[in-house]
Amino acid sequence: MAHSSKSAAGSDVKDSFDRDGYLTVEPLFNFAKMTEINIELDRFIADRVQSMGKNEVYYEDINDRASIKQMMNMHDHDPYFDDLLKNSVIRTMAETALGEDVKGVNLEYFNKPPRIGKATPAHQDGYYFHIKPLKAVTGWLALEEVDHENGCLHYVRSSHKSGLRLHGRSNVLGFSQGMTDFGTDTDKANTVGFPCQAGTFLMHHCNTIHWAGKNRSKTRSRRALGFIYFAKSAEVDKETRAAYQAKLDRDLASDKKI
Ligand SMILES: O=C(O)CCC(=O)C(=O)O
Repeated sequence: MAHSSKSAAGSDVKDSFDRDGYLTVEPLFNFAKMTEINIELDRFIADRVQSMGKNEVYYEDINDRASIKQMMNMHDHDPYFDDLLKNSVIRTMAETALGEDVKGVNLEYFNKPPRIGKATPAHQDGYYFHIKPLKAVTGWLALEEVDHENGCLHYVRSSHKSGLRLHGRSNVLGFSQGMTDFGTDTDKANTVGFPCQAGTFLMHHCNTIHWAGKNRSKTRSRRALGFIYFAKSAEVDKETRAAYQAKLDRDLASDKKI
C-alpha cells in the first residue's frame, strides 16, 4: 500500500476529490492550532461527557471511563466544537468538494485506545446517513501521529464512483455496519493508507470505502476528529434514520455495550 501524493490544497481540490473520492491536506492546521484543539478536547472530555447521552459516548471497555473510543454530536454540547464544525476552513473545504452549500451535521471523536482499540471495518458512510441524493463528505483530522501501528485510515481510491455496496452487522461498537463483500482484487489494488502527522486532514465522499487497522501499540492512543457535512440538496429520510438509531440503541443496550 503506497502513501498518496502530497496535499491536494488549492484550485485542484475539487478535481482530485472527484477523481479519487478523497482529498488530503498535510497539514491543514499548524502546531499552535493543534495544541489549541487538543486542549479544548481535554476540556470537553473533563466537562461535557457527563451530560452526554449513552448513545453519544462509546467506551472500548464499558467499565473503564478512560477508554472513550467515540463521541458523537460534540457540536451540540460545546460552542468551541460547534464553531469548528460550522465556521472553519473545514466547512469551506466541504463546500468546495461537494460543489454546493453544506450543512454541518455531526462532529465526532474517533479514538483507538492503546492495546484494545479495535479495527474500523470497511464501510461507506453513505450507508449510515439515510440521505438522498448521496451527497455528503466526512472530514478527518489527525490529533496526533497516526501510523500502521496505531491504526491509520485507508481509502479505496475511486470507490465513490460505484455506489453503495453490501453491508451487514459488524459487532464493532461505533461502526455497526461493515461491508460484507469487501476485499476484491480491485479493492486491494486501489487501497491507499494514510500514516500522517498531527494536523493532517483527510476528507472523503460518503460513498468512498474506508477502513482502519486496530491499535497494536501498548502505549499510544489514536485520536482523530470527524466532521460530517451533508450537501444542502440532500434530504434525510427521518423515519428510516430514527428507526435505525432506535434499533441500534436497543441492540447495544441489550448486548451491554452502552
Ligand atoms: O477513525 C476511524 O478509524 C474511522 C473514521 C471513519 O470511519 C470516518 O471518518 O468516517
